[in-house]
Amino acid sequence: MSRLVVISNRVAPIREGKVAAGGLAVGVYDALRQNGGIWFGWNGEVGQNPETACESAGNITYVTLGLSKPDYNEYYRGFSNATLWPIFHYRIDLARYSRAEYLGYRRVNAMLAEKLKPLLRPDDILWVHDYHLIPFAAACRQLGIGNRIGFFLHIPFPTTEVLTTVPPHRDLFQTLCDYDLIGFQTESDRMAFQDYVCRELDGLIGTDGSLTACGRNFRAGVYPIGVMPDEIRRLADSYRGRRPMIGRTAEGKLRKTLISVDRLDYSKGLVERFLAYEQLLEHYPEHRRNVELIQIAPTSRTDVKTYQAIRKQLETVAGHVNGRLADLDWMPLHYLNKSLERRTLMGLFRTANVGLVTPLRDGMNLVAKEYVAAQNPADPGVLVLSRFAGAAHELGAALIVNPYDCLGMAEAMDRALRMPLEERKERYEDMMRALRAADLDAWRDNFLRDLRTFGRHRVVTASC
Ligand code: ADQ
Repeated sequence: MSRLVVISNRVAPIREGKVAAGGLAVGVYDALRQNGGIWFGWNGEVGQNPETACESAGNITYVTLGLSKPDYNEYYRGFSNATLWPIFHYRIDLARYSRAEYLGYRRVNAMLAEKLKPLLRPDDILWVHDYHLIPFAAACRQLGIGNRIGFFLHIPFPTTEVLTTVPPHRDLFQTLCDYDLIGFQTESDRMAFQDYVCRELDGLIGTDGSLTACGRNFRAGVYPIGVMPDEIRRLADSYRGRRPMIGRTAEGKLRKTLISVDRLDYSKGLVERFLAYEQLLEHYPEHRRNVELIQIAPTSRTDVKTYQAIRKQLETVAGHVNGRLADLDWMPLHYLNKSLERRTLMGLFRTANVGLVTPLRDGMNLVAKEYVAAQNPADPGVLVLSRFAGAAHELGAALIVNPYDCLGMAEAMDRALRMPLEERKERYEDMMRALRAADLDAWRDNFLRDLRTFGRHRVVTASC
């Protein structure tokens, strides 16, 4: 079987099979272990010459390189995280555009393709991940690399009206046509992409479902990323840490807990969630002193301005909720900027009565799936899930909410806290069926099967 070469923005070599977080890293690591191959990308260091370093572990070779300060500022901090990330999450108001940053983004993609080229064999299959690397295949084609190349977008693909706010949108998004297969989390994302291709790139849909645009013929498909439910259940079962002091009264009596876990990002809807929780305590006073919300939100992208602003805003709102409602023996909201070990996290999911996953926009949201998989089947908790998370397409048995409707979210929290065991079990079983039908193995296997099966990308006419 041909070798797999994975290209992702950030690569952290995995030693002795110890994968830190879920999702992408686990899925990709397993795929590489099965076939052997290369994992290529940025090592997370800034201010270095972009010289590649190799490190092998088993049949995986990690090839990583540092970024210079201007490359980091323009490619990563600038165009990727201050232009594409907000726009793809429908936050045009938070996006900024600089032509210099866009050129830096294109320059880094071209540099990465050049660094990878000498390592490639003609029958290698390339799998590129996420919005940092949209023009990577085009940069490869320019260097004469004719290998099969697939792209998976982890975040939402917005509608054409939103996408066209990216000033160089045609110049950038036409480069997606250089991939053989483009994978999305949901059918809505795939349809938005198809709409963009047809309306902005004069693309055509073939009778075989393929797309033709910019002189290329290629495919787009839906591959929802999943979790490994049995592995998560085992971790939750094996968690022997003490149940945290959170969720207990001074006499040791248990209080009901709601849990939320997100990277600290404005797309995750944390402010709206805190305000909805305040409404819960205001409109349903019987929950006062009887519930606690645990919000775990490790900081991310701390050198991007909008992330500094959302952090400040959250601290204010958390302080406001606690200041207004807390008592000497009850803290309604626990807000922690911490990363936790995976086993601890799964243990916390197991003990929480409600999983609160209410992003304003999210490609998938693995936390929603992890929360469900970590439950005790005999006494499962309830998932409250935003309709704007990709996961809502599969987990229709959750209590689906609109995160812009503060009171509606408070009502759903109240319903979740009171839900009878029979209903909780029915919903849980329904969601577990969905998790098993589209687990992490299925995500990876289906994408790679299609990438191997569908024809090599074809140049049909001169490009646009
Ligand atoms: P993220 O935006 O990072 O991912 P998510 O899907 O929720 O969001 O994945 C986060 C992962 O990190 C989960 O496995 C979670 O358990 C873990 N994690 C979060 N907080 C943690 C903490 N405090 N301590 C330890 N672990 C923590 C992007 C897209 C998503 C998409 C994924 C995968 O934005 O929409 O679901 O990629 O495709």
